[in-house]
Parts: sequence; structure tokens; C-alpha cells
Amino acid sequence: MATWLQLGFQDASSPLMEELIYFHDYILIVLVLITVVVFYGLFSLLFISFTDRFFLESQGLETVWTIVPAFILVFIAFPSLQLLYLIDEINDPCLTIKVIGHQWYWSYEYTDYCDLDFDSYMVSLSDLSTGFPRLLEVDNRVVVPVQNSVRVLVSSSDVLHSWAVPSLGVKMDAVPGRLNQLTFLSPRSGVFYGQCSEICGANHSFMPIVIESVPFNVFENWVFSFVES
Ligand SMILES: [Cu+2]
Repeated sequence: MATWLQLGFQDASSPLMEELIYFHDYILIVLVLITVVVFYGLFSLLFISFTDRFFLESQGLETVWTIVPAFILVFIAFPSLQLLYLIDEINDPCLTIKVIGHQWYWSYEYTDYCDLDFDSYMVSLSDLSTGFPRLLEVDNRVVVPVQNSVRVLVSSSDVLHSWAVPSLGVKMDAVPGRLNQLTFLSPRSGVFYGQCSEICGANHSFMPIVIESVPFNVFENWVFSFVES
């Protein structure tokens, strides 16, 4: 969960997010190096008196400042593509959840074990218990088994929404008439918060996502309790 004045990413709760943060840090190192070199060049132009104002053409110099950036771009492009394909990987999921975006709540369907479906509304401020995060808690959480690959099918019944959980490193557009797919795996138990990430109307800010990652037997009990009630 994001905390007050947090500027960086949330802590990773999935291998995917760990890779994303690692890639982000790597890009930042490249970025800082380039910025330093460019600014050094700019300021040295202002302050040194050795500049040759009649220096017109240099094939050698132009070759160098074309090849070097191209080389740097290759070193960014390959890890980027690798990560892109890693995100798309569907690796034998143990569970499939269908998520439908509505104005303004999410509904979830578990159809692997039985016909289990429910709506997930935000808990309003007046109903919120002490200790729960404001505008992020929902009445029905999405419960998933820990250490298992979970596939999520995302769609919408009305307008564009986006199902996003930052600490798991997932964000998928919910498009009416289209079924999008993502997978995540949470190696640790916990509660992960997310929000709709595509502006969808007046209550866009009030349709959060809460994922509860629990051991498999707890997950089974949750499924049974749902079916019995
Ligand atoms: Cu929205």
C-alpha cells in the first residue's frame, strides 16, 4: 500500500514487480549518467574559452555521437523487451478469476470450482472500521491462494476501466466487449491494494481493488463459506 508522501514505487509483492523495480533503477542509472555528461558539455561550453567557433564539420565526431547513443538504446531495449514478454507469460495458472468493471464497482467471478460471483464495493467513510485505509477498503475482497499463479480475465460492462494492483506489478485495461488477460503470483501472504486506473466517470476514485493472498487451505475454506452462504 502506498503511504503518505511516498514518491517511489510500492514494495514489490510479486517477482514481476521486483523485476520492474530493478529495470526502473537500471534505467535511472543510465539516465543520470547521460544527464551528467550532457550538462557537463553544456556548461563547459559556457565557461571555457577554448571553443573553436569556426569548427564546422567532423565526420569522426558525428559517427561517435550516433553510434554511442544507439549502443545505449540497445542496452535499454533488450531488457525492456525481455520484461515485456515476461509480463505476458501465462504459466499454468491454478486459478482463473474473471473481473468485470462497472460504474462504479468491480465484480468478480470464480468459475473454476463452482459458480462463485460477487460484487466488490468500496467501504464508505462512515462504515469504515478503525485501522482500515480510507477510500481503499472494499466490502468483498478478492481472495487468492498464496504462491500460486493466478490468471485474471479483465473486461467491462460499460465504459473503460483499468484493474491495477501496483505492488503486484499488474495493470490491465477493462474494455467493453473485450477480454484481456494477466497473471500474477504472490510469494507471500498479505493484503494488496489497488485502484481503477482509467478515468471512468464521477466515482472513478471510489472503486478500489483489494487482494487477499492466503494459504491454500484458507482459500478453500473461503470458497466453501461463500458457497454455503
Ligand atoms: Cu475508473
